Amino acid sequence: LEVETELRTALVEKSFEVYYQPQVNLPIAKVVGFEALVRWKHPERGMISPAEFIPIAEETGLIVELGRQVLEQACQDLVWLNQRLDYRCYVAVNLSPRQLKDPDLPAYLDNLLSRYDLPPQYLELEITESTLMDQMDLSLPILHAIEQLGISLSIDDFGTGYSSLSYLKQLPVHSLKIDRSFVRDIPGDRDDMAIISAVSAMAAKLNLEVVAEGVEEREQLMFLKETGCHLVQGYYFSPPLPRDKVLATCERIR
Ligand code: G
Ligand code: G
Ligand code: MN
Ligand code: NA
Repeated sequence: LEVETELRTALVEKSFEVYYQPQVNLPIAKVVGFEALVRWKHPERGMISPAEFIPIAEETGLIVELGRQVLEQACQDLVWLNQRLDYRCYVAVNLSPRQLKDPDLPAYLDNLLSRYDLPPQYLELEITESTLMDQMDLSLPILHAIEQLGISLSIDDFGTGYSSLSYLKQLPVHSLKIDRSFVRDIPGDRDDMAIISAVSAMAAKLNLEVVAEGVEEREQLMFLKETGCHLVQGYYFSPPLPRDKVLATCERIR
């Protein structure tokens, strides 16, 4: 309850920050987009991980307002970044179960894009595989409305949530993010490597992008490149960074 009160105060005072982790396209060796990851700078306790407060925001319903603040900041920062790059990047924002049950979400997103004069292909929404499977009935019409706006959908933590491939076919999905548990033990774990190869091949045939998360080692990177998983995210290239530090990272990587 105390955390709930503090979260409410933080929302009013706008004390959340958004960090950005680059996604690198391996064949062209370039940062092509960023995942937005919220941070709470608590006045006494310092940085608090979203793993701690997102579940509470979700339970209390405060996530809808928090999610909008994140989307707002992410669009604003993307416009700022794209004005300073000589090419265009996208931003991927995580959506929680409650946000995906909000029938006002598509209209909100439509309005958001026009306020920032942002073409929809520069915004991607990440939804975990388990969220999708848990509330398909409620989310499907909302997801289709989002698709109509031209916004891309990405399935987060892919491989951990028992999604059926027939569902995948029905959904307006643009990319799959391979959960970092499959990347962690490369090159030691042959099974993980076989799974990543298979998912990459399937994604290619279904015309889906595939992103590997949690890439930390050069050997992991080499394997992913070889197996056709062309987009990667992880500490190997960069941790999540505040907006002002992202540009230097884009310069360093290319
Ligand atoms: O950045 P970090 O690894 O600490 O994030 C921990 C978890 O919090 C991740 O699972 C991530 O998806 C989630 N998360 C981070 N930012 C957001 C956000 O803006 N909205 C939602 N719903 N989840 C987020
Ligand atoms: O939305 P998702 O659950 O995928 O959130 C990504 C989380 O993974 C964030 O908390 C981010 O800080 C974390 N992360 C990003 N890159 C790496 C990495 O290379 N290794 C590990 N262990 N965690 C990472
Ligand atoms: Mn994510
Ligand atoms: Na993930």
